[in-house]
Amino acid sequence: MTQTAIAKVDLKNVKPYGDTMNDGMMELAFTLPVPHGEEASEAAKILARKMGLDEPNVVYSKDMDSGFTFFVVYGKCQHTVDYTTIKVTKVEVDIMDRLECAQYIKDNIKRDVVIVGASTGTDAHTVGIDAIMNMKGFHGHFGLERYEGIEAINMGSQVPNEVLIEKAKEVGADAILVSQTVTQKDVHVQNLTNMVELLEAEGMRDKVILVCGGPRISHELAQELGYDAGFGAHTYAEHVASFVLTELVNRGRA
Ligand code: B12
Repeated sequence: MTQTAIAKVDLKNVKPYGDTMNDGMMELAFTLPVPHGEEASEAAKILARKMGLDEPNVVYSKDMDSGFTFFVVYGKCQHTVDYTTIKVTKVEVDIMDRLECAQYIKDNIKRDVVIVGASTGTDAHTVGIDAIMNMKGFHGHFGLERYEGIEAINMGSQVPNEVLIEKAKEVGADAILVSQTVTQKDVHVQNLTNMVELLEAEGMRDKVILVCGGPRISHELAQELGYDAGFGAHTYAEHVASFVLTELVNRGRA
């Protein structure tokens, strides 16, 4: 994309970009429960028009075998977004890399920081919590186990909230990390809420930094549910470490 094209962006009326500014071109992929054929393609175009796409064009369709058809549709979006008014609730902290975190601990906390984490409830997904906690980390970003001055205890998946809390008590955790991947029927909301309720019942909620994360977790949702912070996709250990360490110092727990 050229600088000229970038310069022409009207941030009050942002539209999808195809190959010229404001052409509104976008692509949709979806399946309709109708047999493959011309009627099916027409149905896909009618639907795309109803969704606000001008000149919809079915560029790909595939028979899905039993009365279902998959489509890729291109069209021109009629709508715009005022980008200048957008406000997102997100974790506001200066991100320190692994070595800066180690130095911050030496300078400001002067003891090991203990962090326990797990993928809790019935959730069997471990890759997310491993990405944050395990030594090898994720995408070239080492996990918390690799951080000097942090004792990271990863309990794995399908860990009942009560067990994670017991571990936190046993090791005197400064922070508890909760990973939730499955969100079907809002199971994550129920489980995350239960965690807060149990911590409150134990009189521990104010004594620990409580953080949740997962592909469909936002900081906003986390705060609504009573967590100190929430992290979504593209999170690395340094984001979590920076938040926990800064928060510990801010709370005078160093
Ligand atoms: C691998 C995988 C599995 C593996 C998990 C293996 C393992 N050891 O973890 C297996 C095959 C076991 C599995 C099982 C199931 N899965 Co699955 N699985 C996936 C898959 C393909 C990848 C997930 C993954 O590893 N992502 C990579 C990691 C690195 O990304 P991440 O989790 O988002 O983590 C990052 C952030 O979110 C964040 N983060 C995550 N946790 C935390 C925690 C903290 C504290 C912080 C700060 C940050 C943080 O940091 C991480 C790094 O940036 C996804 C689809 C997809 N492509 O995403 C489906 C998916 C997650 N699975 C899904 C489902 C439905 C299931 C099953 C329920 C299927 C079934 N009916 O049996 C079961 C789960 C059963 C159960 N009891 O939980 C759905 C979830 C839908 C939903 N929204 O609820 C998905 C999206 C697939 C789909 N499109 O339907 N699954």
